[in-house]
Amino acid sequence: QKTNLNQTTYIFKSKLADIPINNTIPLHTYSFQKLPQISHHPCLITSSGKTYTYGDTHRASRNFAVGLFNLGIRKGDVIMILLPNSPEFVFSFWAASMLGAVSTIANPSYNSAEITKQLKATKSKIVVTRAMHVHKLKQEEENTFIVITVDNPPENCMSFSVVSRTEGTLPEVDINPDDAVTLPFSSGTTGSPKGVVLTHRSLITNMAQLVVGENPNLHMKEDDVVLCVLPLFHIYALYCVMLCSTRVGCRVLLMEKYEMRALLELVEKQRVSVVMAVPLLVAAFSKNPEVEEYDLSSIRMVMSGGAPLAKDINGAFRSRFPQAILRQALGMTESGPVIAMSLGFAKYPMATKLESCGSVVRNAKMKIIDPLTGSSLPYNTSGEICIRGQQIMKGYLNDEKASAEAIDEEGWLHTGDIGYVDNNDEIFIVDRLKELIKFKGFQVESSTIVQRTSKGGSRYEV
Ligand code: 4UU
Repeated sequence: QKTNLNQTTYIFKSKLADIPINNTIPLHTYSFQKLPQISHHPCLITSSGKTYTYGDTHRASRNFAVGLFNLGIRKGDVIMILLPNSPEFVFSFWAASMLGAVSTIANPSYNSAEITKQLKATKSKIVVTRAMHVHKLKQEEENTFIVITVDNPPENCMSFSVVSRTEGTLPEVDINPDDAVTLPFSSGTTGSPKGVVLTHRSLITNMAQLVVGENPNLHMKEDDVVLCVLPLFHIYALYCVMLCSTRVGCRVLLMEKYEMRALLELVEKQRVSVVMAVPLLVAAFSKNPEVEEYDLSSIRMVMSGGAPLAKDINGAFRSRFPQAILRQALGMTESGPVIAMSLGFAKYPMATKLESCGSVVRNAKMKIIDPLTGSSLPYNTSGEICIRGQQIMKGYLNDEKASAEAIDEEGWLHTGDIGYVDNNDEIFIVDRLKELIKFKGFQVESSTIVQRTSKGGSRYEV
């Protein structure tokens, strides 16, 4: 708390002490720091049971990086990953990072216009995808790219495995901590989707804020099996499942699409212990009758994020998963992404409320402001949530105006979420200032909804 021109500024901090963060090294170096010790540990498991160890994953990523280099990809170049959850998604992400290049992630079910917009905005030079999506990729004179498919390549496309087998060595690249490493797209508080520049420094900082230190806020362990059913092309799974798991050294179970029975079978078979979920999945776990048919006793932790959790879920969840803790996290693509996380997930857990979306992460500052006057507000008073720290985005890609609207001169990111902090330092979201449209916890473009519903498809309840 400090006094500024007779006006009190209320700053909220984590109950966990700040920790030193080694955020000036490249993201892949930080993430794979334990590689020498854990190279034989499983890292990725597909739904068909194929397993890649940490060694395999690192090697496959490196091989693809060499292939990309041979195709002319250099530091700062952008590749688009247009894939469902799959090992190749993971290899492509790390390959780009290793080259000092940047990956932009996109939903493979986007239509041609949406993909083209993102390709143009990012000037992507490579698209990694599946043959079935190639027809949606439009080459234009001012924007040409090479298409690599992970399955049999159609005409004029290259094969992922062939590219990964080309000879050569990984070049030495000088990566600056403030270089972009990934470009997810988000509408933010207004307007159409924009590229969110996340750097090596921002993602390392956010990883450390959650899974590093004597008492990590999110206690994941080497023997955890983490379910990855949320799509890796959205920041929640990319960051919270893939990046955090890699740093911790646990295994990630990759599911391509959400289908409840297949999911339950896999959770039972692979003894999944950690589930990163959106409220829809928490509701399915708590209420769907088929859940009763499976042994899900391996689950010890369920995180809900992306959208508000229904208030009536606790009883149903508790009776089915008495051994597991269900709590929330608050994330936003622009904030790198985690703003708040329940301290119930900490190594030394604290008592927290299910209705809260967590407490501000360590090594960060949060304030709640009156959206009209900008003055900061004390405990138990609702206003716009603002967050500051090295984890937040550098800005929007090539959009200074939108960047300046999102991050003020003092470095505060204005989230567009309205909430308050209670006496136990827990955050409660009560409303949203922004026009963001979310479906099942994920952003959708308003044009997409109109288009899909007007074709007579099922109506989206947003
Ligand atoms: C009420 O949804 C996300 C990121 C979610 C995330 C990431 C890492 C959750 C946990 C994690 O570990 O990003 P966006 O950019 O798609 O949407 C951001 C918006 C927020 O501003 C807020 O309005 O989604 C909403 N939101 C929530 N709302 C996110 N989490 C919550 C929540 N309760 N728990």
